[in-house]
Amino acid sequence: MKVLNQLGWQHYLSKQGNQTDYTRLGRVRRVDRGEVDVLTEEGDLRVISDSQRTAVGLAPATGDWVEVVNDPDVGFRIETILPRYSAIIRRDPAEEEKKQVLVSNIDFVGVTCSVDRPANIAKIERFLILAQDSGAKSLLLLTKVDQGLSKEWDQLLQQMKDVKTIQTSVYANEGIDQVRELISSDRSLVLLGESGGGKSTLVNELVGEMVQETTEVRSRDSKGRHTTIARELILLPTGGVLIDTPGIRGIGLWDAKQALDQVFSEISEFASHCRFSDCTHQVEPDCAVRAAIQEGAIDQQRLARYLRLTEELDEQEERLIRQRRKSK
Ligand SMILES: Nc1nc2c(ncn2[C@@H]2O[C@H](COP(=O)(O)OP(=O)(O)OP(=O)(O)O)[C@@H](O)[C@H]2O)c(=O)[nH]1
Ligand SMILES: [Mg+2]
Repeated sequence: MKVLNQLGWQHYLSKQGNQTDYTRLGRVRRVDRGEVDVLTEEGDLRVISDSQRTAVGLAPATGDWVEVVNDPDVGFRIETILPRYSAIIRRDPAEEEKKQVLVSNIDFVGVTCSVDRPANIAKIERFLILAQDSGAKSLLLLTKVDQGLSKEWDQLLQQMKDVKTIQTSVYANEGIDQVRELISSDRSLVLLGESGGGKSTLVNELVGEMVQETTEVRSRDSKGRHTTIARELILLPTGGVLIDTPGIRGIGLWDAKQALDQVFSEISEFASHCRFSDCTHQVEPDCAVRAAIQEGAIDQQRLARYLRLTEELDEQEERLIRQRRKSK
């Protein structure tokens, strides 16, 4: 069980309770169309899989714990996907109103932002909602802090002081041990963020060798070049699991109302004192949120961002209901 335990099997059991015996257990390292790399005690297995073939009718995701069986037709195939204790779920960008599991069984979501790019609080809040919704702990991972923090970044950090933040620089060897420490006891951390943010560079630094390809950002605007093209699970020699992901610009949220209220907890707390439970905080009488704005207890711009996200999630819910009705 050496490899499986390094991949977090004991930790998985502690989260999910005792499991029955499985023929051949493994953890999904990478998913390509119809084929999956699974890390097992016997090494890295190339396994055929699609949602039709698994017993539960699910498509496997990077990070999944799976049971692999022999199949006379295809060699190996995934028989079972074990229940996920956490998962990052976004709105499938390719299809209308469908969700997509990006990664699973993660303990930490590192929202990775490089400080050589403009500080964009709305974008970070969106990523934090996604992270919160996953069931894992979220943190803000700032990269390239050797470049210095602009006034905007300082202000952003001030506004986000309740969010756990690690400031890192691979070049100046800053914050790397903090990240290592976070996952040292077989925990899993996924790095999410824009292309060129330094995710793969951080992975290489933590592993101690070049396992992931990296590319310089565009000098004009520090934009990345979409170097990483697949979600990939990487075992650290010092313990712990990292999942590197391709850079994403924006992300569609999926059914994340509760996570929205948690990330904007100061607003949802006041909202629970409004006279009307469906108060939009715009025109209704006895609105506790507007009163809090008057008193300076809620930031006006943050409320505007909260309302935009609420509207987006409401619209998504309505589209989903319409789609379900149509398909009946
Ligand atoms: N100054 C500085 N540059 C860094 C640091 N870490 C990474 N970089 C540079 O940032 C560039 C992009 O890094 P990558 O690791 O490829 O970024 P990524 O987030 O994996 O990008 P995608 O795979 O496209 O999503 C590379 O040229 C790195 O050398 C750092 O700590 N300081
Ligand atoms: Mg990369």
